[in-house]
Amino acid sequence: MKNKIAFEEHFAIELTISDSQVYTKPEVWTTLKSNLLDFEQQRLEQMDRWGTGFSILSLNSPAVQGIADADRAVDVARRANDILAEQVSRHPTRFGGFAALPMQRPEAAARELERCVKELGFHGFLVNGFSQVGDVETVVYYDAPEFTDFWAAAAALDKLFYMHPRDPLPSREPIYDGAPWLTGPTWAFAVETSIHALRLMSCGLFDRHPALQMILGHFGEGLPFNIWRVDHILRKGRRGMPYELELGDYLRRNTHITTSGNFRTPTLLSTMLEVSSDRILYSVDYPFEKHEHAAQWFDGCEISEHDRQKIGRDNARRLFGLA
Ligand code: GRE
Ligand code: ZN
Repeated sequence: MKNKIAFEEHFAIELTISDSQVYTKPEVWTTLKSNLLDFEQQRLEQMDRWGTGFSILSLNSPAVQGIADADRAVDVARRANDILAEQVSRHPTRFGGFAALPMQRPEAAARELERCVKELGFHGFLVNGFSQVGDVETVVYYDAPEFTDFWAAAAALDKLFYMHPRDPLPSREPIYDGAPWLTGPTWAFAVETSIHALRLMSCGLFDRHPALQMILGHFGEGLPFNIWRVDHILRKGRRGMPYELELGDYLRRNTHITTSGNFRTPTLLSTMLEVSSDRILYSVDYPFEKHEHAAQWFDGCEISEHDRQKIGRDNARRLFGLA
């Protein structure tokens, strides 16, 4: 399929590139590093070759979210967004941008988001899970009350946000002790990110802002497969939970799900049955994943051409108002 639109496509700047090194073997790091820092060479070549017309780019992980010093987080986010804006302005028909935000300081994050949307023309923002604030062992999740005004500002701008994975802190997750291969994209990313998404759904955020839309990658980090059970259990007794609908309603009303890094037809079909093809978006997760693998799977998988067009491009065009 030509002219696909992709959403979870990463770059890095010199100040954040080292965060990605732990996720690769030394022999592939040189290539991954150059792909993350590159915009105009390998990235555009790969998009052309495998039929991605437009990529919305975002910073690597955890990057800004992992900078405990709030002043520095504000500064790095701004620099990364300016570098991205420069590339978007060089290739406005190929690249869009998701803002990186210093969630360590919610008012500053709201201001930066407004600048990114109104002045830089970005399409929304991407956060890499929780933020470390003040010291590396202190974390905040965004259902906390101090984010109420931030979410109101984000909802008023009418842009989407991507809840992207990061690893939990080792000090808080002893279950990975002795099994480090289960951290990162193997499993820990999905657990961490799906719980954060459930926290947002169950804090009343989407009751206050019914039009706000969250994007989850990797086929929803497991949520479509388990959401029935979540609500089945919660239905047996709700004890003072501060939200109005069922959590599955927020998945079907306030969430879009991408194919990033999870190129599997049974998973796609199950997700279509749970949230419908209107809420699924093609993505690669470049350069952590290859365009080749995403496109060869997606272009040939056994769904209707109508659904392929929706997932590959038309949902995204409608959602982001793209030409
Ligand atoms: C990602 O950003 O999606 C990612 C990483 C590190 C390893 C794999 C991966 O940040 O998909
Ligand atoms: Zn990613």
